[in-house]
Amino acid sequence: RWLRSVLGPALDLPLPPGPEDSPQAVRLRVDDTLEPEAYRLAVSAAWGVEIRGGDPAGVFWGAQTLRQLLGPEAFRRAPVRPGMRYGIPHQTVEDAPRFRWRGLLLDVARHFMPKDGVLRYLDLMAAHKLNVLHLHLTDDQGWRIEIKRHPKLTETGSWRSRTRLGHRASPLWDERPHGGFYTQDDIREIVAYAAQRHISVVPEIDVPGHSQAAIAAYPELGNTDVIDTTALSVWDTWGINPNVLAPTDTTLRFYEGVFEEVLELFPADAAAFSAFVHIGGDECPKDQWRRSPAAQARIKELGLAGEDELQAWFVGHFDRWLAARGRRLIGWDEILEGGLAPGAAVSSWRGYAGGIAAARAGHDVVMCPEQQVYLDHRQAAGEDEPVPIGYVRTLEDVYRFEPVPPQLTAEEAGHVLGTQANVWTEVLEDHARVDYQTFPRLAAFAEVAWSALPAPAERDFADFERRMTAHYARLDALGVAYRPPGGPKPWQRRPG
Ligand code: NAG
Repeated sequence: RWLRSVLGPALDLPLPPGPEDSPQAVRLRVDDTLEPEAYRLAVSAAWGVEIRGGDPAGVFWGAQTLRQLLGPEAFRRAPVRPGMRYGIPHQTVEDAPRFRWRGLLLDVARHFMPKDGVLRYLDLMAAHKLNVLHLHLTDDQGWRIEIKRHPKLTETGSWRSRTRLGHRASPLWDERPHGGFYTQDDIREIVAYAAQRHISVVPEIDVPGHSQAAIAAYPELGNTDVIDTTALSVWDTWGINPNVLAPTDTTLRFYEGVFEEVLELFPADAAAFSAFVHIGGDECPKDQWRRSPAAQARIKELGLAGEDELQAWFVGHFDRWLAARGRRLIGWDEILEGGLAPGAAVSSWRGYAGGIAAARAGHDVVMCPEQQVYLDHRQAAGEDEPVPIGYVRTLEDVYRFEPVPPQLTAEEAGHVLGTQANVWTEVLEDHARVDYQTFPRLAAFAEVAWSALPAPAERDFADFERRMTAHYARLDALGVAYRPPGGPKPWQRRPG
């Protein structure tokens, strides 16, 4: 029953109930002589299928491999033909992940992804043995998680009246309102669905920058001595926003309240990395703090050297607050500026430098450099590419991405928890666009995150491409609107 539910309500495995030793049986075992997440899958005439995992997650990843051996049909949502037969060549697979953190960031703030879309992505992640979903829940353009004690965060903060279409300088607008949010029940469902698939959901509440939606809902959170924050609305365009949180007690208490609800919704024991809470920390322009008498008074009172240290103090406050509750803070690499809080882990996005500095200082790191694994960036140079922003990063580039920079010693490299691909959605307004940008590159990323591949230049991309032929059939069965190898289909091009 477990295997059936794991393989998807989808898959109706034609295995007779049979006695325990029937050759048709699928046997699942936790075998603690194996490493966590590792598995050994054996198919033989005498034993049928046996999956041993170092822990339940290992058994689960083994079951994903079994699905691959069964063929693309095993990835369909609806059961195929009843009584359909599968043949699996006799073999033994021994497998283990290179990295413990194999992540995907979904930006559900810029364009909301309804709950079912998130569940679908959790299934897609499971099929690719990815185990951390970093949910970017708040930003200037929308607040997507219900917080009971601050209802206006979603009442006001989850809707914007219009949206800039395309990149930040585009002259085109979609003049319709856009919005949506997850209720607390939705969040519980997402976390439970993920945990069944051995995926940790790491929530991100972005502070003190990227916060205009929150300020639009609660103007007292902004720098009221510098601008009229009551005039702000949820942001309708893209870029780095100057309207940041005020470093006041009001703001700290407000966000402690937010985090209290977040901790309850994302329990630390749900899956491997669920103790982590992401507090953002990226792109916080300091201009308002420079001009704000309240912020300057705070700097003086704390004896800080300036605005960077003020941000470090702000992050440090939540580092201690989370640690006191048995949780761990992770933030974007800007949290290194002005001093890293003692327990903080870093998402290295502006290249490798932040991750290298953090690992050398003994902090844990997730490598997600924008030059390599920002999947919102274009995947070919062609004119007909529907999302023409950012660096060109082809499928081959992603396949040759190396998460651990050679500068690190073995000990420092031990701080690299793993790696993550980030899907920002300024220009990805629906599922089809998100799929197009994410796939097939996420398949290459998943192989980099899981397998011990040779050095980038020595990786056999031709072999990967050959194996992709089989994988495209699985993506078809999963209903993924990936970018075809030859370029976008006519309907995938951007109209106009
Ligand atoms: C960065 C921003 C992000 C944006 C993305 C676009 C981070 C940590 N911050 O400018 O909000 O959506 O790049 O590629 O990535």
